[in-house]
Amino acid sequence: ATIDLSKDAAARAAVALVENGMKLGLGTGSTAKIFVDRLAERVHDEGMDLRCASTSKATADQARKLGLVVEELDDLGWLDLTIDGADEVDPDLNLIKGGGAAHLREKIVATASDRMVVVADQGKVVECLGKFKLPVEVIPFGWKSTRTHIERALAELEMEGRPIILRERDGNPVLTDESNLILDLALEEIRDPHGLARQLSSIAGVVEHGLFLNICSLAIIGRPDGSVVELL
Ligand code: DER
Repeated sequence: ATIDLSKDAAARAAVALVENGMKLGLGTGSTAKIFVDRLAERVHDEGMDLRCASTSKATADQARKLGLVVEELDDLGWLDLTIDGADEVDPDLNLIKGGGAAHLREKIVATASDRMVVVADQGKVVECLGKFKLPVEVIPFGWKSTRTHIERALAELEMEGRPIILRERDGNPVLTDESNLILDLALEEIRDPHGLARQLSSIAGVVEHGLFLNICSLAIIGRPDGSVVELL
């Protein structure tokens, strides 16, 4: 499909950013998966020496099966570069992430890196964040009261009444790698992402939200013809 051609173009361009000896953060999602596939090809072709930290169990499994060295983030310390996908990218390179329920570890790994680069297809580029539902990771204990606090926070930001949906799969709540729940906020437009991030982060049961602000320094946007556009 053309979208996979776009993701592959972005992934291959990101592989070119990786230098031998780097400590690398590996993202989660379908685009990050293609990146890990392409990275493993290069590592084997060139005999590169890389140490990787993963943003999810799924990516760790994929990378190890491909022969990449995956270690605990704490054993690697600070990383040189993290490559990850995004659900939305705005003109300031602010992101919505969490479509794959991995945004907590993704944000920890991304912010433990000197540089975070996004790989994405053109469909992820938006003028204003919010069309994609904003994922918020909450602990299961008292999650309904946490939801009430989120409703109140949205009302304060004049976004009252926007739907807050418990993410489920096959009728069961989706659990993150930390066995937490995901609430998806159907906000449509987020005019003040920094204000919303501050509000959400101040709520007791909220673990982390999917707004990545001032974290990404380059977005590689792939196109079906194999070319890329770099947003920075
Ligand atoms: O869940 C995530 O944060 C993923 O990186 C997501 O944002 C992008 O997933 P995709 O590459 O499958 O669209």
